[in-house]
Amino acid sequence: MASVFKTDSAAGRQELYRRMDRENLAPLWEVLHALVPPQPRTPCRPACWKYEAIRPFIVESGRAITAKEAVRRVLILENPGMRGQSCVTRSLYCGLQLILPGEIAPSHRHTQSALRFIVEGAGAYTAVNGERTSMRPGDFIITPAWTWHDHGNPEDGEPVVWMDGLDIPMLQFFDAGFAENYPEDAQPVTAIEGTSRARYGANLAPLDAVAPFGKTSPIFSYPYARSREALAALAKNGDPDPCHGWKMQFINPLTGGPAMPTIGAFLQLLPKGFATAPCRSTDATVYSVAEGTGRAQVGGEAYAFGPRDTFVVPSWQPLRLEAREECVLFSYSDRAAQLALGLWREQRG
Ligand code: 1HN
Repeated sequence: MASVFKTDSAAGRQELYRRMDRENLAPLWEVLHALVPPQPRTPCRPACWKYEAIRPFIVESGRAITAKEAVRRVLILENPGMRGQSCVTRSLYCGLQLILPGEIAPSHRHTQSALRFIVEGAGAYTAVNGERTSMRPGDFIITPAWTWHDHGNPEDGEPVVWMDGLDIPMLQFFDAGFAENYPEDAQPVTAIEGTSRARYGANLAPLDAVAPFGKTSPIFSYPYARSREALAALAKNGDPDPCHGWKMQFINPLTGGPAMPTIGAFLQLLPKGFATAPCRSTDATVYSVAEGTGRAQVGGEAYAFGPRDTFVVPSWQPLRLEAREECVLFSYSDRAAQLALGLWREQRG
C-alpha cells in the first residue's frame, strides 16, 4: 500500500512501523542499542535488609499462618528495582523462611534448585530424598532439582530462620518449571543422618560413585563448623586476596566444580580492619552476614552491615567491603550458570 509520506521521513517511518505492527513485526534499528548495551544495564538495584528491621515481620508471620497452611512460610526479599516479580536479582530468588517448633513444611519437589543458609536458631531439619540433615547457624544446605524435600522442627525445638536462594527466575526464563506434591506431609526416612556426608563429604567417594543428584553435589549439607575452621586456618597463612579476602566456593566433590549447576555459593573471611579493593563481576550477588560488622559500598550506595543482614550487589556494580571486626560473609549468585555458558566476567581494581 502506497504511503502519502516519503518512507525515509520521520513521519513516514512511524507510519511504516504502524503498518508492519499488524503483522507482529518491529524494526530492530529502533531498539538495537538497548538490546546490545555496551555494558550490563539492569533494573536490579543495590539493596540491604537489616535483620533487626525485618525480624519482627518474620515473627508476626509465625502467628499469622502455619507452615503447613503456607506450604512454605517465607518472606520474599524483593529487589526494590523489580517489586512484584519475586526476585532479588534478575536470575535469582531470595527469601527468609521460618519454621516453628512442632511444624512440618510438607514434602514436594520441583525443577528449581534451592539452597539454604541458616540464619537463626538450630535443631530444625530438612529432608532430601529420604535423608534428614539438622540445621545450625551458618550451615549451607542444598535441595537439588527434582528431589523430594520437606522441613520439620521437633516439638521441643526453637524457632529456626534460614535464607532460601532459588534459581526461580532462571527457570521462568527458560519455561522449564515442573513441580509435584508428595502424597504425605513428610517423606519416609530411608537413610540415617550423615550418610551422604560419609559417602561423599570425607574426601572419599565410592569406587562406583554415580552422582545421585545429577549435576548437583551429592553432599547436601555443608556444616558451618567445618567451613569456618578452614577459613580460620587459611587466615593464619599468607595474605588475603586484595578483592575478596579469603573467599572459598562450595564445591561438588565429584567434579570439583560449583556445588549447584546454576548457582555459585561462597564463604569468605575478611580480617578485622581489612578493606577490599573495588571489584565488579557480571554475577549479581546476594550476601548474608554470618559474623562481624562492617561496611559494603555497592556502586554509589553504602550499607553498614552486621550479623544476619542481607545485601545485594547488582551485575557490574563495583563492590568494596570494609571489615570493622573480623567478618564472615556467605554469598550466592548465578556464577555457575554464567561460567557454564562462557559469560562470566570480573574486573578487579
Ligand atoms: C520452596 O520449595 C522452598 O522448599 C522455599 O523450602 C522457597 C519458593 C518458591 C518455590 C518453592 C522450600 C520456595 C520454594
